[in-house]
Amino acid sequence: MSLQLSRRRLLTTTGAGVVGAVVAPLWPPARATGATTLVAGRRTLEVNGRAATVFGITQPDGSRGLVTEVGTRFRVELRNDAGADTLIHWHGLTPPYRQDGVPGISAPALAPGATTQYDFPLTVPGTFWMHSHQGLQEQALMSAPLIVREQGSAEDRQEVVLMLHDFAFRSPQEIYDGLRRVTASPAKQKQDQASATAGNRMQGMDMPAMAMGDGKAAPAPGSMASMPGMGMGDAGAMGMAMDLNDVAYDAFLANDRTLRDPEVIRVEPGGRIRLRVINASAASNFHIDVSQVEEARLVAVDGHPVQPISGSVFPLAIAQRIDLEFQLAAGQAVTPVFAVLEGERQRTGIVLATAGGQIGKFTVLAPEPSAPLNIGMEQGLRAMAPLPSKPADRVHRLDLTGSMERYVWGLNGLTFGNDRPLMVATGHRVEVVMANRTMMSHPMHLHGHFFQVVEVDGARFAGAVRDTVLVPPMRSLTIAFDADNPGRWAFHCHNLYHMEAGMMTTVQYENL
Ligand SMILES: [Cu+2]
Repeated sequence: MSLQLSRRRLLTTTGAGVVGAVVAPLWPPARATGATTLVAGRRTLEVNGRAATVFGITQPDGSRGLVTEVGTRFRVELRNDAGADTLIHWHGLTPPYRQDGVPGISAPALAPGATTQYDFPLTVPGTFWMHSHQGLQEQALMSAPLIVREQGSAEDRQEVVLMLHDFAFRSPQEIYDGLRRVTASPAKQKQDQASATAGNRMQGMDMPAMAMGDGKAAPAPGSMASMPGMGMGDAGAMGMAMDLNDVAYDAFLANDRTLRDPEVIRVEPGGRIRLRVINASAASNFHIDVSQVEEARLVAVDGHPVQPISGSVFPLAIAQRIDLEFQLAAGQAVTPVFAVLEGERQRTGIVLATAGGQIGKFTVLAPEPSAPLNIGMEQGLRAMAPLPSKPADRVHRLDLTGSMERYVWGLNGLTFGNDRPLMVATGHRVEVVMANRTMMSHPMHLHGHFFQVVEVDGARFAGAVRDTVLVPPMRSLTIAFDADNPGRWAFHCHNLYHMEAGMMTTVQYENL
C-alpha cells in the first residue's frame, strides 16, 4: 500500500426526526457567551468493509470532542441529536456534581432534541475524555477525546491523539443479554468456543482450570509470559483461572479505524511527539506497543504527570489514558503504534509516517499473544504532584464481588440500587481499600476527584495520581483522595457490562 492520505468521510446524520431544539429547563445557567457546541449524534462508520451506525460526539464542524486549555472555563452547550435519551460525562474533570453527566445521580438524562449547558473552571491540564453514561451507549461509540492543554503550550511537540474502541456489529444489548444468560444458548456456546479458541481464557500453570460453569475450554498454558516485565499476576501464579475478555468483539478501532486501513498521521523526520492514548473501550484492556520507537517515555497517566518511565510496551486498562513522549528517527520513516488486546493477538493501531515513508501492510494479529495486564508498572509509578502526606480521616473497605458464572457483579456483595453509599465529609482525607474477590480485573473509576494510589497488597507507597485504577484478581489496592468537591459521585467499575450488572455505588458527602 502506498502512502495514502485520503480519509474516509464520516457521515454525520441527524437523529430520528429531530426538528428544532428544546431547551432543558433544569441545568445549569443560561448559555454562556463563547460556549462550544457539542452534538451527541449518530454517524456511519465502515468497519471491515461493512457499514455500521454508531454514536459520536462532535462539534458542528465535524471535529470530534474538544481540545481546550487549562485556566479557561469549560463552557459547553450539549445538544442531543442522538434520537434517544443521553447524557455525557466529562471523564477526569472535576466539575460541580450537577454537571458530571451521570443520569440519575447528577442530572436527568437529556431528551432527544434537547440542549443543556455546562460552565465550570478547568483547573488541571491533561488527557481526558467524554462519554455517555446512559445505558450501554458507550459501547456504541458515544465518546470522544477531551484534551486540556497546558497554558500557552507552544508546540515544541506534535500532539497525536489515539482513541481506542472495542467494536461489535451486534447491539450492546445483545452483548449484555448474552453475558447474562444463565443457561448458555447454542449461540452463546458458539461464541464462547470461538473466544476460548482465540485464547481468552487464562489458565494457571500447575492446576487444572477452575470450573466456571460455562464450558469454555482453556488454551495451552505458558503462552502469556512472553512479554518482558508482563508476567502473570498472583492469581495466575496461584494456579487459578483468570477471566480476561468476556466479550468477543468483531474489531478493535484506533481513531475509528482498524489496522487493515489505519489512520496515517503525517509527521516530520526527527519530530518530537506527545502521544495521548485514550482507552475508550467498553470491556477491553490493551498493551500500547511503541517498540518501533527508539525510546518512549511515559509522562502522565489519566492526565496527571508521573516521574517519567522509559519503555516500549505500556499497559492501558479500560477508561485509562497515558501520555507518551518520544522522538522519531531522523530519516524518512513509518512508525506504527499498536494496541494489543490483553491475553490475545488481536491488535489495532495508527501509523505515524513522514512524507516519504513507505507504508506497508500491518497484520491485525500480533506475532504472540500478549500477557494479561498486571499492576507491576502501577506499583512503580510516582506522581509528580502527590497528595500532601497525612493520615486518613475515614477509611472505607470495598470488596469487589461477583461471578462470571451468573454475571452478577457488585461491591461488598451489593448491586447498585441496593448498595450502601460511601459517606465522606468535606475536608476529610478519605481512603478506599479495594479488595478484588473475583477472577476478573476491575478498572475502578471515581468521579469528581483525583485520587492517589497509596497501597498494593499492604505495601504503602506514594503512587500515581489518577482517576481510574485497575484492581487485578485477588489483589488489594488502596486509593486516597481529599474530599473537596461536595456532591453525590458515581464510583464504579468501568467495564461497561460489570457496571450495568451492578458494580457501582456512590460517594456521598454528608450534609449535602
Ligand atoms: Cu469490573
